[in-house]
Amino acid sequence: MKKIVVLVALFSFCILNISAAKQTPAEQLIQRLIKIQKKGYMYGHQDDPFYGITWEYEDGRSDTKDLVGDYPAVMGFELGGIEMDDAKNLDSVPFNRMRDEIIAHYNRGGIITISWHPRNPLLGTTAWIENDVKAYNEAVAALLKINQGELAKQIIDPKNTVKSILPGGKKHQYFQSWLQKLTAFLTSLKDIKGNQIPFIFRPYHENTGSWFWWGQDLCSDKEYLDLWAMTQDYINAASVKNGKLQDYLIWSYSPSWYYPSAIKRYPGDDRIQLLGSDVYMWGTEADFIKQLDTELQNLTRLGKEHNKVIALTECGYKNSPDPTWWQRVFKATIEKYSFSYFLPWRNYKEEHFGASPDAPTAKDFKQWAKNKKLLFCNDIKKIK
Ligand code: BMA
Repeated sequence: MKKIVVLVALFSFCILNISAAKQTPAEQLIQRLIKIQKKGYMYGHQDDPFYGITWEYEDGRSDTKDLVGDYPAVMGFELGGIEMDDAKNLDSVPFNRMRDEIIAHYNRGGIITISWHPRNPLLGTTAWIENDVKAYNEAVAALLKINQGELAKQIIDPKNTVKSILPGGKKHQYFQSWLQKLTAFLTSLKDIKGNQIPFIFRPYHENTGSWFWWGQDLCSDKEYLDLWAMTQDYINAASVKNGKLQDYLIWSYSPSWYYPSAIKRYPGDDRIQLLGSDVYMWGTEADFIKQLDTELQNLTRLGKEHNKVIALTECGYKNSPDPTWWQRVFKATIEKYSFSYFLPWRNYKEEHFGASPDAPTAKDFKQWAKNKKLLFCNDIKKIK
């Protein structure tokens, strides 16, 4: 009898180990996020190792570390510009330096998330489209006023951007070359043994607004979904040392708010592993609290329904002049919920969102950081 028990135990141990070994690094990262979430929520920060409110490019420096003694658990990086072969991204961060910092953060046990604001492939302008739409509308109106309807038709409509890069579109091949350059950078993120580093990828975000060329009023639901699928299938198929890039990626779908349009553009459970939301305080405090609360309610419910990890993939109050904001407004709203991380946007001189000794919110955040539920890099590095 004893022998049988031992054999059964040994057998289950092997099975468990085999199934653990079968997990891809991306699946392991999801399991890790779930484990970490049991302890609290992670602090993330965009561009943390490159610059802060009062400094730029000092090795090892971080506004977060300067304030709380540790790096953020999650670091956000931005690839806008990689598609043009630029040496620096749209915020002047050199891509080579970015690669080094991604590897360094991975080595210290941190988690990486990457966004991409590619330029406009049809117009040659930036990812931000509001000025293009305005210029187009004005030009068309001016031509119509002088009865030049035919001429007006020749002006490129910014709303055709997504359509132009889908199969059959006149910029399709051109955009494929962008995907190729993007993928080349992503597959260059390797550890010292040459193994691909896993990360969260969050393209085409805030798609329920209309400020990016992939936004709500700029393409149809189908076009957005086709764009996502085309991009994802291209990137996933890239070869890396032990398989395909797909095995190392967590795809994050991050609209600005969830109802009703975000659901229509949800790429699907087989394509998405993380449901995020980008929530900023741009207006009144009361509006923000309501929005943040609603977003977290929606994310919590959708996360359960779709069995996905949830996070506040961007957030913050630009240059918060209110020294009590972090705890009184933000913490008080989020602490009713359980989610993976929140990521304030970058701290750059006149535009800062995250924790920093140089921000008016410094004292308040430092006090909050003592709370065991707020997790930084050292709090998560041993949770594998
Ligand atoms: C925006 C601002 C810009 C920046 C862009 C991409 O929210 O921070 O200054 O260029 O994100 O990081």
